[in-house]
Amino acid sequence: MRRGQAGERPWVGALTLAFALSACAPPPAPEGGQCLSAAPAAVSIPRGEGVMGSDVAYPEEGPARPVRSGGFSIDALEVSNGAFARFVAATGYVTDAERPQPGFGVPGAAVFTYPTPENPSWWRFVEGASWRAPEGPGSSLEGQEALPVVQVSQRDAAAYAAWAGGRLPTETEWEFAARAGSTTRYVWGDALAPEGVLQANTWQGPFPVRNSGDDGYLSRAPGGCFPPNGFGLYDMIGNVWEWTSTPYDDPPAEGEVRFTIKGGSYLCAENYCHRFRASARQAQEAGLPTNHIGFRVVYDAGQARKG
Ligand SMILES: [Ca+2]
Repeated sequence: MRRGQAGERPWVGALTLAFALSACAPPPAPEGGQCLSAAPAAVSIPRGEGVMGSDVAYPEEGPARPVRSGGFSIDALEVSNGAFARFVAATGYVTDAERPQPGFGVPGAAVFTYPTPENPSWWRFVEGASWRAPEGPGSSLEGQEALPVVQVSQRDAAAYAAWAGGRLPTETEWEFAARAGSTTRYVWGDALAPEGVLQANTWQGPFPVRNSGDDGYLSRAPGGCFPPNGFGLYDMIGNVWEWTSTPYDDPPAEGEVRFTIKGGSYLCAENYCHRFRASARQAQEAGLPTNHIGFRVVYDAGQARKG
């Protein structure tokens, strides 16, 4: 992977290309714009059979094939800023974005920025961006304890998961949990917005130039503001992409290990990155934090959730 120079400037080369290619019956659904007031516990996913992948979506999602999974528990919500702060306070952990970045020589991370005629790239390396300041200097976590943590690398996410008593999900586990037995286009049905109600935090309008925010959120939303899936899991689709422990199956472009991320994010739109579906998948460099990728934790039988 080629990285550019420090400062707020476009991230070039393979990184830009990687981004360019990217881009609930159980617990009651939050109503009237209400979000959950307290994080629910991890949810037990029963063993069973299901389908993984798709033959009618992006080519990398195929083929559709039968799988067996379940027998684990998984966080009902994406890991929040508040939870990650407790992890850092307890361990002194320093994330990858807080260390000098290869190719840049300074700490920082990738931040989505609306493109301009002068600067058409919508991903830029921003010095000083980290989980503590997701959009870079001047941003903070004040009042954002319930929002999903971002600007974490796959290593950061795995470290949190181990501290919490679990691990990152495999892609199969993640997709099995996200589908919750559904066989429809979206996990909630075949319509993107049943009866006009959007079911996940995505992007409305032409990406990347205009986001109407019709779902109520122009950026990340607090966990649990949209209806849960059939297993009672919130925000599996949209809000932020989620790290898995599964290496992406295509060879790395320039040597850096890539892992599969799932679920799409608040930056996925109908005209671009139509990936707010359970089978959608994308490769992400393991050491590359961005402000649209987070994660959640799974726990094997006998593991107790901590943190
Ligand atoms: Ca949105």
